[in-house]
Amino acid sequence: MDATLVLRRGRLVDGSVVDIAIAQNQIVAIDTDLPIEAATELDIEGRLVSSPFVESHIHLDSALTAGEPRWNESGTLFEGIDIWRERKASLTIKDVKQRAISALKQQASYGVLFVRSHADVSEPGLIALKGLLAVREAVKDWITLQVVAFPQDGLYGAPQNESLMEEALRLGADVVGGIPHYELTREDGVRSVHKIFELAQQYDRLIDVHCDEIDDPQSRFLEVMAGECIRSGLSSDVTASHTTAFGSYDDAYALKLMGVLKRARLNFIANPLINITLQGRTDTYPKRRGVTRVKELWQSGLNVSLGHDCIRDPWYSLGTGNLLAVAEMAVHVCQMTGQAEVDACFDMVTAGGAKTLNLGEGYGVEVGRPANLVVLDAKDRYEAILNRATVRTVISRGKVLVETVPPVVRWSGEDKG
Ligand code: 17E
Ligand code: FE2
Repeated sequence: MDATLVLRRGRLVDGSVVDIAIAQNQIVAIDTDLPIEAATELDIEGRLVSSPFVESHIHLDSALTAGEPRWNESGTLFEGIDIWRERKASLTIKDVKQRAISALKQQASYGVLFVRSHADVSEPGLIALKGLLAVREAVKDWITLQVVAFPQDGLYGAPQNESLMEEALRLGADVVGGIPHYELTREDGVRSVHKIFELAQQYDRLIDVHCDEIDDPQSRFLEVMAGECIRSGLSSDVTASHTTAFGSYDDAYALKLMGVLKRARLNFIANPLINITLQGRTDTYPKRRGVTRVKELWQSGLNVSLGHDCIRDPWYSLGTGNLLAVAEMAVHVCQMTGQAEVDACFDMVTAGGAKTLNLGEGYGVEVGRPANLVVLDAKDRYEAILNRATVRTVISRGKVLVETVPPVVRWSGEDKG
């Protein structure tokens, strides 16, 4: 068998230590002591080899604009939307492309090779969308980008927004988005969810809705989405993002809802970095955490992934693109500190994200799958999160894309005993 690259002694997430042979852009063999030679061989020395990280939720159109034109002083979602409305008035395709590619390069350096980005389609020129569709094409040889047509100001927030959404789908957006809790009325919110499902079926697209991203326990659009899933038969194609109000529902309603969600089997995305800062802003004390019920969704066997949401934008002035920071925050905010729970948080930024993005056989460390892999400076998932481990090598489409050398710590002076 001809291989172009062999990784020796890599440790998979199940703990087994194996060699991995790659030919062109495919994994062709995985076994202990593979009798295969290749022009390039990398000794992994027992470090963790994982499928790449999957960024299931980010807004690349607004990335790297924090402070433009002003800083979000209240820290609320609503002030963020107002600031973005001011900033997006001066968007150009070049501006969107430059910032998005810069953010994607930073993400890839942390081992992220699959990204789902929202693109605001509630501005009349569809500049954010056109910019991100151009980026999707420009980067496809090294990173996979899915684009969500996301009506930030509401599908019914302005008369032209519904037709802008349809135009975005005709232009090639992969996913239909929405924001029912921000629509002008509860009825508009419900109507928007029905419309999103209708459009997804008409254009054969996935669905990813910003759903109930508010502390209001009366915001109940998740049940509308779940009902649509059950009636339409759609499940794995559908994602509810944020769902922070689920953290504010009383337990009686949450119990009923969880039963419906288990029938609906849609995907969930939590964004713990941003929602721990964005939510709870109207509370004094006790102050809510404002994150959805990640642990309970996971315990119910539902697919949960975790996203960054923002890299330095009007909603969140921090963010590096490193999904281990997101997983670490989930361990804290969602109290996922048990051994299996920490591993689950790692899975939520890898395999869970892949499931949300519907990557299917396009993802995974298995023979016959595309050769996308990361080598971490850790022996297992726990150590990766504990140390926010350096991603030493990122292999994309069968080739080394980025390498990072971990910092070296040197003590000086005499022996400290
Ligand atoms: N827009 C929105 O509605 N919610 C968010 N968390 C971000 C943008 C970042
Ligand atoms: Fe978002």
